[in-house]
Amino acid sequence: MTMPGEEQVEIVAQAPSRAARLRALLRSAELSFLMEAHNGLSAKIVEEAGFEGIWASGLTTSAALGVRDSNEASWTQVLEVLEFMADATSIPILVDGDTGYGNFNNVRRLVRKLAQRRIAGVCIEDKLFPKTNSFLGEGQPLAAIDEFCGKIKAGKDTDAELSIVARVEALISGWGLDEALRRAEAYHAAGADAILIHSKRKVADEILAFAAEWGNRCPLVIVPTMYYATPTEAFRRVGISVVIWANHNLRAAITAMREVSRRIRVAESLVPVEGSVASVREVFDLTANAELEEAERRYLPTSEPVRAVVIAASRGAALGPLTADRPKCMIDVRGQPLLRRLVATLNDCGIRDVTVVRGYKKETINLSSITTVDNDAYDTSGEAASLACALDRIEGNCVISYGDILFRRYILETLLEAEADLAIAVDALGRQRPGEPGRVTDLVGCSRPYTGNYLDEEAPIWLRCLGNDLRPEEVHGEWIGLAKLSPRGSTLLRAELEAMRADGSLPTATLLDVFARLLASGHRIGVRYALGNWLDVDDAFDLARARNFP
Ligand code: SPV
Ligand code: MG
Repeated sequence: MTMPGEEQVEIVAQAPSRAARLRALLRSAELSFLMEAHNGLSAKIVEEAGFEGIWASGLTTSAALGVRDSNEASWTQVLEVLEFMADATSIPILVDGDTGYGNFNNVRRLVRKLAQRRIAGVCIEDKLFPKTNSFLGEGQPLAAIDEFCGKIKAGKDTDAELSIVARVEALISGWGLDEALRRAEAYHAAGADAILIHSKRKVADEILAFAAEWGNRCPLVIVPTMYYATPTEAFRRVGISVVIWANHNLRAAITAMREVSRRIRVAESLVPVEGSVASVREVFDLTANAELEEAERRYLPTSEPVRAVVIAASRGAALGPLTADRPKCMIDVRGQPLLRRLVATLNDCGIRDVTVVRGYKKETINLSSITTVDNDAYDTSGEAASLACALDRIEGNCVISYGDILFRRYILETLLEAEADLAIAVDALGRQRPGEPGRVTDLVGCSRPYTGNYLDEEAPIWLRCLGNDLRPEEVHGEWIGLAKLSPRGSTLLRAELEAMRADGSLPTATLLDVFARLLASGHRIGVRYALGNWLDVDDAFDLARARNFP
C-alpha cells in the first residue's frame, strides 16, 4: 500500500528490442532458424510463417533489384529496402552487410543507420570490397585479419546492442580449417557476437569439423545452401546456434513468376492461373488494408454521401418531332444524350447515386450508371407527382434536378456548400429572351440581390418568393431547377409531398409549387447565386443553344 507522500512507481513491462531478441537467439542453447527475405512483402511472409527472425540476404536483395551480388546496389539503396522490411515486421532482422561497404569508418556509419531502422544485427564477411558471391569463382581474396578485426570493434563501439556476426570465408576461399579457426578466434576476440562459418561443399564435413573444433567459444551460424541434404539434426548435435535458409523465398518467387508468365503468355488468358495464384484479397490482407480503412474512419473528415433525383418523365412536346421517339432528356446534344451530360456533371461533383424518374418513352432512358423509377401517369401528372414516385430516394443529403438542364459544375458545387436544409441555385442574370415575352420561367426574389462582391456571399441569402408571376421589382433571378437538401431538408420535402398527395394537389403541381409551399409553411430556403453558365432545353431554340454549350 502506498502511504501519503510516498511516490508510487509504476513498472511498465517493455517488450525486448529486436536486437535483444536476436542476441537471445544467438546465445540460446536451442537451434534457431532465420529465413531469407528481400523486401517488405517477403519479410512479412517470413514472419507470418512463424520464423523467429529474418535473413536480409545480399544476394536476393540485389537480385530482386535486378542487379548482381557484387555491391552493385549502393548501401543506402539496401538500407531503403531494409527500412521497408523492418516496417513490415516485428521480428529481428539480421542483415547481410557484405564487407561493410568500405573500411571501419563505413562500418560505423552502417551500424548507426541500421540501428536507427531497428535492424537487430549485421553480418560482415572477411573479403574485399566490392565483394562477389561466395559461390562464384575460386580463391577469392580475403581481408587482412587485423583490418577486419578493426571493423568488428568499430561496429561494436558504435552500438553494443546490435549484434555483429563475423563471417569467415576461409573455407570458401580454399584456405582450410586451420585458417578458418585462426580467423574465427581473432574475430571472437575483437568482440563479434557470433561467427558465421561458410562452406560451398555439397556435404557438411568441413562445417561439422569446424564446429567440433570450435566448441562453444561463441555462437556459430551456418548457411547450408550447398550442403542442404545434411539433416538438421546433425547441426543440432554439434551445437550450431543459428541456421540461415539463405535464398529460398527469392528462388521460389522466380520459379512461380516464370511459370505464371509463361502460362498467361501461351494461353492469352488468365484462366489457367487464376486459382493457383494468391488472390487480390490476399494482397490486400498482407498489406493490412483493413487497418487503413479503420484509420480512415478515425482520422479522415467524413463527408456524407449525396444522392440525386432527376425528374425526366415529360416528353417535351415543344420540341416536336425530335421527341417523337424519346423524351427530351435523351435528345442528342453534340453526340451524347442530354441526360448523360447531366449525370456526368453530377458524377463530377461526387454524386454517384443518381435516380432518374422516367415516364414518356421510358425504355429509351437506359444509361448504365443510373437507377430508374417510373411515373407511368406522366401524361396526366406533373413534376411534383414524378418526384413523389421517387419518395424513398429523397433521403439524407440529396440533390433534386430537372432532367432537361445542363450547368457548369461549380454551380452545383457552390450549392452543395450551402448550410441551409433546403437550398436552391438561382441565376442572378436571369435569361435574356428577346422576342419571348410570354415565356414561363421560375422567377425568384431573395433576401438581397446579387451584388458582385464576393465578401457578401459569406452572409446567407434566403428565398423570399418564387413563381411565374412576380412583380419585376421583386425578381432577383431565375431558379435553375437545382435544389439541395440536407437530411432534414429531405424529410421536410418528403412530408410536403405526402401532404400534397393527401390534399389532392400533387398530380398537377410543379416543382416550383412544392418549394412555394415549403416557403409558405415557414421553412427557410437558402439561395446560391450563379451568373449564367447553365441552360435548359424547352424548345428547338434552347436545343440550338445546348448544342453550343461546351
Ligand atoms: C547471401 O544470402 O547473400 C549470402 C549467403 O551472403 S551466400 O549467398 O551463401 O553467400
Ligand atoms: Mg551475401
